[in-house]
Amino acid sequence: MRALSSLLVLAALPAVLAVKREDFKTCSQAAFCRRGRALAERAGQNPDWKSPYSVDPASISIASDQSTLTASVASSLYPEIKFGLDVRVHKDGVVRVRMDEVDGKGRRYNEAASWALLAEPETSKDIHWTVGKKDVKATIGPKKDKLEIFVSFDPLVVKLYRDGREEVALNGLGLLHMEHFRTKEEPQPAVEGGTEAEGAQTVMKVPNPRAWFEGEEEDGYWEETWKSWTDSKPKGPQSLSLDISFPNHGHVYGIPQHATRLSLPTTSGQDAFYDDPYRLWNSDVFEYLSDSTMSLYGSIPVMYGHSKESTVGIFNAIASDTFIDVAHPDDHSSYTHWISESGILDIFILPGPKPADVFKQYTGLTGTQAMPAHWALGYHQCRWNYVSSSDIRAVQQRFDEDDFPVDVFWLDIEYAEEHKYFIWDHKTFPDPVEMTNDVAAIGRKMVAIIDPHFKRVESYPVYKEARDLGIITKVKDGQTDYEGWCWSGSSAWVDFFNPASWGWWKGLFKTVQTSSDKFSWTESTNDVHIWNDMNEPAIFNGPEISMPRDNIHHGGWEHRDIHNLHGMLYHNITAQAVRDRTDPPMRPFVLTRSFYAGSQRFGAMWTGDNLGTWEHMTVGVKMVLSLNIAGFSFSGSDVGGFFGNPEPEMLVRWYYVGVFSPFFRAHAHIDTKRREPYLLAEPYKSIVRDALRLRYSMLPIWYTAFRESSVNGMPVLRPHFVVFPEDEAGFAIDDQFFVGGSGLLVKPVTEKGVTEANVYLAEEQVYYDYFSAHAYRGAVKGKNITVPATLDKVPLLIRGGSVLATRERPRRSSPLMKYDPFTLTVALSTAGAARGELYLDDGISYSHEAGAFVWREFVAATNSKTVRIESRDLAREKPGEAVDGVALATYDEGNAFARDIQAVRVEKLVVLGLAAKPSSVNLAGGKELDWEYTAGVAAGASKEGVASRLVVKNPGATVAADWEIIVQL
Ligand code: NBV
Repeated sequence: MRALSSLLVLAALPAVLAVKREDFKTCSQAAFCRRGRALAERAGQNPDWKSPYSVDPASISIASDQSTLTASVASSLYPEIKFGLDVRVHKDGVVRVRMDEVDGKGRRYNEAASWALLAEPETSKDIHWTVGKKDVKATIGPKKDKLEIFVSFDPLVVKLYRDGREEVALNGLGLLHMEHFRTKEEPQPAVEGGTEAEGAQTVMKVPNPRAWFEGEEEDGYWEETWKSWTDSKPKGPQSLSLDISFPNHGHVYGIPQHATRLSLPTTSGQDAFYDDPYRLWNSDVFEYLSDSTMSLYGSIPVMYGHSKESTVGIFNAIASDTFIDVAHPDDHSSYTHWISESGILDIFILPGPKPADVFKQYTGLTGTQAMPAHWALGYHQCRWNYVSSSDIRAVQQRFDEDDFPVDVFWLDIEYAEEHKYFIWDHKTFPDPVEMTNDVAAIGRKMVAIIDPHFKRVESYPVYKEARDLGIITKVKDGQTDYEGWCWSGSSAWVDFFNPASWGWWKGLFKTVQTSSDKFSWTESTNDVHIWNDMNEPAIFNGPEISMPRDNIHHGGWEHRDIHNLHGMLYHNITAQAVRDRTDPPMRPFVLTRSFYAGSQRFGAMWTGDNLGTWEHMTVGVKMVLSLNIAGFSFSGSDVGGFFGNPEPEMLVRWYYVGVFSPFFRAHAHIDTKRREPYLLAEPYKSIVRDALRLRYSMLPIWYTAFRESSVNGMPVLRPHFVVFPEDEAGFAIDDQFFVGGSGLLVKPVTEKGVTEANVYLAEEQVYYDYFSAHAYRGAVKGKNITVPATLDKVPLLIRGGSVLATRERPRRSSPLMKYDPFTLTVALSTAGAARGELYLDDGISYSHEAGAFVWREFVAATNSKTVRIESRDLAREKPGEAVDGVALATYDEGNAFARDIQAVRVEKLVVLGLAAKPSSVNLAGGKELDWEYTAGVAAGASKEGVASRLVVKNPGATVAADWEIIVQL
């Protein structure tokens, strides 16, 4: 038996180096999706199509606090089956629409939202319901910004309007279909007197009154066989189809993870761009395609509709296999069709009306990006595998000798003896604690991989304890532990849906022994953080390289119901474990491959096994933008590409992509050649060193952007439509983006042989080249400019009106920069103004939540012949606002962190675009400062060319204090 399974594993192992499309289903290979698409096709062909679902007006009831409407829904096809609908309005105007079968023969999965949501949202009190004959209407919030929800009775349609404009419609096309639980009908006996074949024909001839809606055949209702796997479907059909339209929005974004553009191309309708719908079914797609709707490792079912008038969104809290068709019948509207295998209808409508509003609404539901440890924003060096502790030490030494900054060294699966995670292979890693301490000497960290497949051997305490606790995922009988194949051979998967697993799992990460009879990772230190891979889960001998859908989890739910949540639960509990291993807790770093809505609360993700090709580099940028707007800012792709041996030019360009990714890690497959940056020949080596130093100099900008994201949900990387929501020409742009609110505009080069690049400027504003200070000018209606993009240059512009805070001293790791001085670059706008923010805290603990942080604002203003540049305490300026959970009214500017960095200086102030040479530069109330001026183009002038530049060295200001510098022209 064992031998046979091994053979199967070998067959499934990645021997062929190209995606195996046939390992993953298309819509036409999944019965529920076939049924859903066929329904849409029948609807499209029938001009009289009308949804059979309707609300019983007599059943309507409004909760006494006004927040919720409940009603009974029935389908004219099955009048005896009852569905319950509830529509609830949240405090921030989000509308939650839920529908489930009532008293059915089975239970639909209804817990996806409870895993995804941060907390139960507060409901609105500012809502007014009007029940009419044909519909019920709710007016939400203040009259001036009129938001209305209409629930039409027959057919059931839910629509959101703003100022009389239709924003979102559910079931507007009549594709809602909640397949109710039914009893399997036994095949009809043959008709008497006829042959069996004739008999069967006779049965088929009986007109099926529901065929117009459900189709003639019971396609894959009770069992489905695909390749060598049979899915037993004990509950029968239970799929959910729903159309969601954005009738006044020409672009839709979201539903990561797919290797595609940011503005989602069509999958249905005339001239559809793709044949197959976008799929959300977390999968280990080996060597995935760089342009495809195939599902990848994670799923975030949030979608935004965007037009220059408004942005709206929906979050569909469903965790089963889901296919989504997208159509744009014209440039101004978008229609989408969501087909899921199981689960209740649980849709959150995000009313917008601007991108910042939908992000706030979405992250208000699912949580904002966890504030990372500061070091986690540095450079991560990974490879499958650094093979021994001496290998790690040697790599670190080369980084130091050649002056490349790096914060983290990673260990892939080969550190673990026989892939038994937590257990070091002592032949190669005889001294894991000493090795980690060597790495940690200058504040660096290590990350080690912990995969979720546990080798089924008695001698492996992790497996043995899990088995004895009865927390292993079961096969379809609900009793027997599931066994599958992965890196560790015959393996078991802990069911993290089972609360009994949580405390046990957290105990494993303690680096001091807490219980004599339980395993804990004492052969590790608190400087080791964690990497969760293969958590889709990836299983070599399972259907679509994952778990059988009829496997059983805690609560009796089938794997099909919870599949897309699986990776997030593992990530969630691992992040808790790493956080809580010390007292007081420290910010954990846990990287996940698989994710769902809400995963941003637990750490970082990367885009999986990309290829070292220009196409993958290009699409990686788009994928990271899509993840950023879907709440998951802490994301990045393997720099260099996981598979293959990138030529030096490609590697250099990829490093710049990484420098401008929130998560910046180089990684490579075990079969690739070593490609650490110190191995490059000149000039590539020096260019990569400069790239890494650029990243480190900008860590304050990244950290400030993450702080903002963790507070209000704004993405760290912001595509054009986010910054310029009314500029239609920028809605499809996904190859350039802004870093947080800093005003840095980046266009990484992802093509070979390029020396120039086009950058689109959306506004009439001056933009300065970051390196040369060349001033470019945008135009009211948008303008394309050409900028230098030789190999040593990433196109990087500063938007006029920004102040950047950087740290320019090259260091070997980011903790060494803690007390380094700052450079402030004031890039004046055409109007002679500028503003920027800087957020700092200790970078590792949670003391910022108790007010230990520094949050500054730098403001420049020109008044006739005087330019004043001021440093203000933003926390003090914004009383009543909350940052990191602290009401700023109670903020103490003398907090422990502020005191710790009180001597940190501004060592240089640079002002770009002054209109004339200054006559004096003073610190308010102080003496004349030393300054140097280079004449050049003024911010407000109309010509282009190198901007004028004032450099003030050592202005005598500290970064955390208030001051004012006065420049007299
Ligand atoms: O653990 C080995 C690799 C890892 O390096 C990679 O980053 C993951 O995406 N892992 C997948 C398993 C094997 C991939 C062929």
